[in-house]
Amino acid sequence: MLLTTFILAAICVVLAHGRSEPLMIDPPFLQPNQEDQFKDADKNTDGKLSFDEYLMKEKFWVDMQRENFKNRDANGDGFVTLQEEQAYVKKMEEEAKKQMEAYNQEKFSEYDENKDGMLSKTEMSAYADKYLGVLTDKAYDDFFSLSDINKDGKLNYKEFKEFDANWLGANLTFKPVPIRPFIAIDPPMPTKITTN
Ligand SMILES: [Ca+2]
Ligand SMILES: [Ca+2]
Ligand SMILES: [Ca+2]
Repeated sequence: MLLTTFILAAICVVLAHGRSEPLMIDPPFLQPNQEDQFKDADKNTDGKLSFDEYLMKEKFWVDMQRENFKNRDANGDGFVTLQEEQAYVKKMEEEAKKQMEAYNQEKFSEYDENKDGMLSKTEMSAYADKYLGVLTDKAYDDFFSLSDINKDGKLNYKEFKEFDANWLGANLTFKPVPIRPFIAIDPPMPTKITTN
């Protein structure tokens, strides 16, 4: 059902943005065959669904939750204790922090053009322009100065991280959002879609 919703939403976006005439799409594409779905879920084939069987209609979601459960059940005994849950959440938070740190380091060295271990205002402008979508105007200059804690006119890695963590709350001027051009689907979407 989630996949169906996604496909439906994608089609609605195409309809809303790209076409003025409605597309003719066979209902089977939008809705899975209810009878097949029902039969697949009816594991004991008694012609009716228990609640557990009913959940199987949302197989994609159930599989996802099963995977989530498996990841949390560290000792594999088929139960998730509070300790396992807490340990899992902690692990995920640490993983996210590690990824963020790696991302920051990558961006810092990418924009440190002269490789002096610092970001000058010009080097940082390129980052702000490309990644943050802010105008490098007076507001940017002020925020740069504010982030330059040791006032040496450049951002070291720690100062850069502070800049990056706080730019959204700063009073910066954003670049105007460009109007997205319509992207034509090539080849054109068929007016009638059939599924096997
Ligand atoms: Ca367990
Ligand atoms: Ca530099
Ligand atoms: Ca500095």
